Amino acid sequence: MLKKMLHVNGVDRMVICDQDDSLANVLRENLGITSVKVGCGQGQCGSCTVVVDGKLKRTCTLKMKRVAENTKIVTVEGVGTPTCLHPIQLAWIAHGGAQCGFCTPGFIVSSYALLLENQSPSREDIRDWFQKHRNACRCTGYKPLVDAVMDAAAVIRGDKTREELMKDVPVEGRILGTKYPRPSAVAKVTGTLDYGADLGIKLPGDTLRLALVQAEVSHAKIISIDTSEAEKMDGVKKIITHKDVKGKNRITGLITFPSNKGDGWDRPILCDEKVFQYGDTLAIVCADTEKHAKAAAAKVKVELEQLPEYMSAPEAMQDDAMEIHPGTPNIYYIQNIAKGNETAPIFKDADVTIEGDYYVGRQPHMPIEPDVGFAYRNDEGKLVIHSKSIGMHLHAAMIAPGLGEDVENLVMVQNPTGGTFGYKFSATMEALVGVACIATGKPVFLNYTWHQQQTYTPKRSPFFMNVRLAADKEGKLLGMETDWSVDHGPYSEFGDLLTLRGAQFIGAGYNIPNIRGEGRTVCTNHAWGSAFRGFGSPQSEFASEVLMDELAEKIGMDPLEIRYKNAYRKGSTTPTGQDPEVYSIPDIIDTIRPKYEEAKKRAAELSTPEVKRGVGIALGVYGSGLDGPDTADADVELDAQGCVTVYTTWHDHGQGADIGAQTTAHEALSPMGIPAEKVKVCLNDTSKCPNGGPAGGSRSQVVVGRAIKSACEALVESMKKADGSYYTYEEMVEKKIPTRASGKWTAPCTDCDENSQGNPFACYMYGMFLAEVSVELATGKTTVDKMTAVADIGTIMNKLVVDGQMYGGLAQAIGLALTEDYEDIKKHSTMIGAGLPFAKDIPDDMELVYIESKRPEGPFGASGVGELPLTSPHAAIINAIYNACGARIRHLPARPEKVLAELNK
Ligand code: MCN
Ligand code: FES
Ligand code: FES
Repeated sequence: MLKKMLHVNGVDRMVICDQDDSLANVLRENLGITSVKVGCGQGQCGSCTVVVDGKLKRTCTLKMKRVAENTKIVTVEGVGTPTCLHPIQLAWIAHGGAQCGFCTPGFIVSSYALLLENQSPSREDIRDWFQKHRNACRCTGYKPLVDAVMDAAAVIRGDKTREELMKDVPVEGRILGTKYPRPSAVAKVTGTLDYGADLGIKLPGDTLRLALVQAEVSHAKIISIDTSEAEKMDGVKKIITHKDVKGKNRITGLITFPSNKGDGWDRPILCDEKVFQYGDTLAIVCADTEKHAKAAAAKVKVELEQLPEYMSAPEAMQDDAMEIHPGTPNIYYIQNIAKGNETAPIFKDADVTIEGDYYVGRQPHMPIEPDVGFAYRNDEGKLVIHSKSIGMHLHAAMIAPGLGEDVENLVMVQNPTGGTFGYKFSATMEALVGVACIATGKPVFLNYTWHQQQTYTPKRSPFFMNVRLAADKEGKLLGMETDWSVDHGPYSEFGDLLTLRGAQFIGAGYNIPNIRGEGRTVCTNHAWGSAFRGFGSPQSEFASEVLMDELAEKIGMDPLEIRYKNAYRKGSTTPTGQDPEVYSIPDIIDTIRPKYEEAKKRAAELSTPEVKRGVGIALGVYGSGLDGPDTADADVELDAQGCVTVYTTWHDHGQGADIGAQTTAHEALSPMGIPAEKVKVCLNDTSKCPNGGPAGGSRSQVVVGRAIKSACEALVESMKKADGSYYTYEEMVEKKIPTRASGKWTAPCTDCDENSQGNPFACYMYGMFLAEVSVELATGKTTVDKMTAVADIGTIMNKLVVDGQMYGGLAQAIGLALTEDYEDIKKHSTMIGAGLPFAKDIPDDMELVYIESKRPEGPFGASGVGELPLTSPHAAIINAIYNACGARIRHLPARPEKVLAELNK
């Protein structure tokens, strides 16, 4: 142990710690400064950045023995506070720089250090600085952060006032469509918002800390698990194996379709007979400290008999492959599509046919915050589970039978969450902390390392696709044939639904009268598949959007014009035979056309013999909702202060559930003239909120939004007096009029049938993406120079949020196109190894244009937005690479060696 004095944010603080403790942990745990976030824990993400003796340091890898006595430290608390915000913090709010906000304290401290050195940085200086100091953000696409630093510098120099900085924030009246900041913005920019790991530190002293014993192979039979030596280790209270699980010890995948050959009970909470994938949990150690728990976990002896590992769909589909779940075939679900007439005669007679094989891989979500959660019994005896869940009611139903707990006895709470991008549509650690709490009777806390986040949370499911198109010689599409295999890992949850997405979105955006195809869900031993922003559309549309370019080339048409010719217009139907709710794709294309022509000119002018420039486009479409009659409930309540609070589950990944709920309610309550600050939100605690449903499928603004709107309308109606004025709270109470009103909305939709025909979504999102790239011929390295998006997401509810969604999604699409992968479990287990884009990997030049076609079913005309920017921009990039240099990439990511190999062909 050592004792040290540190000078933190202007005052001397004494700490007593181990010499090998990291400064991050000492600041967090000894001094309670939880603004210092631990993301990667490996010096790669910058979320733990503080100023140490005038220099920026990543503190997760800085050991206390290397921190000198009286070292001066500045954390975000030393930069500004909620009642005295620094210009950087204000600028972060003005530009929507904090989405999930997990990276925010690190970025603000980093920007503070930059502006101490240089008060007039250029945009490139700022990008270089973030790159050099490894400040990683997964939500914002970096551009808003550069905007914020530029503005903060202007305020510091005196070139701009704080008022000018906030000029776009309305102080009264409507907030719909404005840049009104989210309610959580101040807490996020000041580091005062407690995320799961921060709450974990602040839990009662008798909370047990958990560590997992995990498999390091991908497929094995379990011979024995010996905990005897581990049980004798310091601080160990209990070691839990499958034998201690009270319930079925399975998480149910809630099978969606009856023809699924599995029963959905395939995922063990704690493995009993088999290991199905790397990272599967075999035992949980519960101890007094995390260090003790981890030390004991390393002593649990596991004897395994290795089985053949099927690490991709084609491997698991081989005739001689063993059944991964005995009794269920590895191909456990088939999804057909049949629209219009048989396609074989059409292909025979068509002027032009074309075919391609495509692969979109196991993109990792890579939130900066690793998975975290805890559980305890409340005073009513209910089991309360806190996590990053974005589907709490869903997860309660999935885990209750496995735990052996009545679902009514479970309370689920979502902690402030540092990004999920869809992986938390799956239950991850909820059942583990639940089991541990039940078995020990104590509060328990579990925090994954980032390695565990990457290797033991679900991933995007790879699609292996073959698509064929038939057209006449003018480029009019006549028919499509499709075949796709979905590698969904070992656990079936949502795998059939994901496979349906292939039918719904291969070829989406175009009027294709005749379609035949078959998709299949395949069980493998790689990472289990989950939702990931776009859920099936980035895979599906990659195939059809690249093939559309190939078709255009074969016919001799411009890629934009072939899309224009076939775009949905009145009389067109989607691949599922649905009438689109609006027909804005031709307008979108007309809007992007001049930009596309300019981009082509720029590429021709700037190409050199060494570095070729190219331009590519792709059309993106995705549904806002869960299939069929998607439903949400919401309540609103008037209180004595004249505030109205919205109660529902609009789960917050970081996208802005709070501002979405507030804006929707504020607009719906507008007849009463209530100021925005009096509209409050209480979201994401199942003991307090009616079920709004999960935050997947970009559904919340539409579906939860409609429920909120209807609750608000009911409240307004009940508050209305005969003379048109409104009762006060006191008058309502006196007259015994309920002060709480409920709202519900169900989408007027139908599920798809066995041929994938139906009207699954009430609202869709549409967009076209234009990529401009440079390809270095000697190395194959691609740089994205500019992205342009023209999007129709209906009415924009909040401009800051919508822009932020678009920039962040585009950044993830660039990652998907060029670098991101989780195929090699070892190599891809770190942020850098898995290809997470940093500031300089994302162009500063991103242009967004909106066409706001009001949606008949959307609240105030809004559709969703979250997933649109990750539907197909990666296809635009791949098309641009081909346009630049003739290398046609059909298998993502387009890492330099792949482009080079194509160039050399
Ligand atoms: N919005 C708006 N105007 C519209 C549509 C939406 O202002 N016309 C706002 C909404 O109020 C909401 C946000 O945009 O704050 C996204 O709304 P919506 O598209 O309805 O999506 P959800 O709220 O259901 O969010 C989920 C969606 C999905 S499915 C993933 S995955 C995702 C995403 O949003 N993961 C994210 N965005 C993310 N953003 C961040 N920062 N982190 C994630 O993990
Ligand atoms: Fe320290 Fe990532 S760099 S947590
Ligand atoms: Fe940067 Fe979420 S806001 S990681």
